Amino acid sequence: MLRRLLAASLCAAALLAGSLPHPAAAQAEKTLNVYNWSDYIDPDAVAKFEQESGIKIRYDVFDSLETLEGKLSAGRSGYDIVVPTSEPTFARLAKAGALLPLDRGKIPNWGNQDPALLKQVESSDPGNRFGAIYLYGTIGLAIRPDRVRALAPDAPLDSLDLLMKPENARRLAGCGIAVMDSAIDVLPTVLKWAGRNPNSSDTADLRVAEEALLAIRPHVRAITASSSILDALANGEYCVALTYSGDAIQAQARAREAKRGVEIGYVQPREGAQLWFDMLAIPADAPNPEGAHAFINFLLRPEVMAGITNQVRYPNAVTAATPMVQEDVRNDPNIYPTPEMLARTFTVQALPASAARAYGRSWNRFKAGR
Ligand code: N2P
Repeated sequence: MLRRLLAASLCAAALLAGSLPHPAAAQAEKTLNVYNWSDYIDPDAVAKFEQESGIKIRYDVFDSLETLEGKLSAGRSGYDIVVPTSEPTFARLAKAGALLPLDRGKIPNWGNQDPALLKQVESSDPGNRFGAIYLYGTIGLAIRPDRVRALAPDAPLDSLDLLMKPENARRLAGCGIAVMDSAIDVLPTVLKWAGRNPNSSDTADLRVAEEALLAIRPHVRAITASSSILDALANGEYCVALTYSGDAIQAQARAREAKRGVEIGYVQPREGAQLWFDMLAIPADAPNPEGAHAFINFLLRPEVMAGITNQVRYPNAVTAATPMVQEDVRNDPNIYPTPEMLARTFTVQALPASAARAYGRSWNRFKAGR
């Protein structure tokens, strides 16, 4: 009798198990593995998505494209959402088949994105098949205007000369100069400043950029992660730092809150600033593509995007979010660039592999100082 009962219940359990998803799969559907830039989301957005969807977010951060590429190059990263910059990383991943084509049927908020900006990123992703626009910005200088004026009164406050002319760098060295540790995101800006093609694969051009960097190297205190530059800037540790626009403005906001007399400004170099777009994308082997689509759709809600921009000080591409963004953020031309400022930006494209390696070697020589 007991044996028969046991057999029956085992049978029922087996039947039940057959009708339910595999336990590992069910587990995967309950978590979403997100790999995003540091200091790049509103914590409330993460909490709200978790609460609404019942999906738990496991959130990891990176602070350079080199780190992101290193993590993704081998495949099987385990991530469901990654946020590569349109050029070069996102374009490269899309071309290599490393990303899942987005199913727009699962992203009803897709149409919230500004069509003009979507068109602009189509050069990296024809048909916008693999990515939604998360945030965008420029690369330039975070500065402490009062200190710079005191130490180098004749130096221009709107130009990369502030960093790249050795006589300026020498005078500002004691006050702290930092450059973010990314060949991919720094060398185009230096090439542009030197009057070269910012997207050059030409060894002679790269040589010019490298020589210019080596000339200021003795005056540079730190070539380090963009995330640690943000923290140090907010504490007043640097007078000039080459970094991402919104990071400078986040540091400005934090320094103001701390009320210790540290004033920080952002300079979009007049020589031309690199404009970039960070894309929400799903790795081809993502464990939870369903959840990833739901998360992208959630982020494209105007009120969610407005909250993110308010928090991280980068503009987004959701048109209806703009009126919900705080006035001081919305009206800051260093966050939402004016048409004139946009006209003075440039974009890059992925380099051939051999040129990308040469950039890496130049960068290592800059870091080593020889
Ligand atoms: C966030 C930096 C993200 C901008 N800290 C780089 N695309």
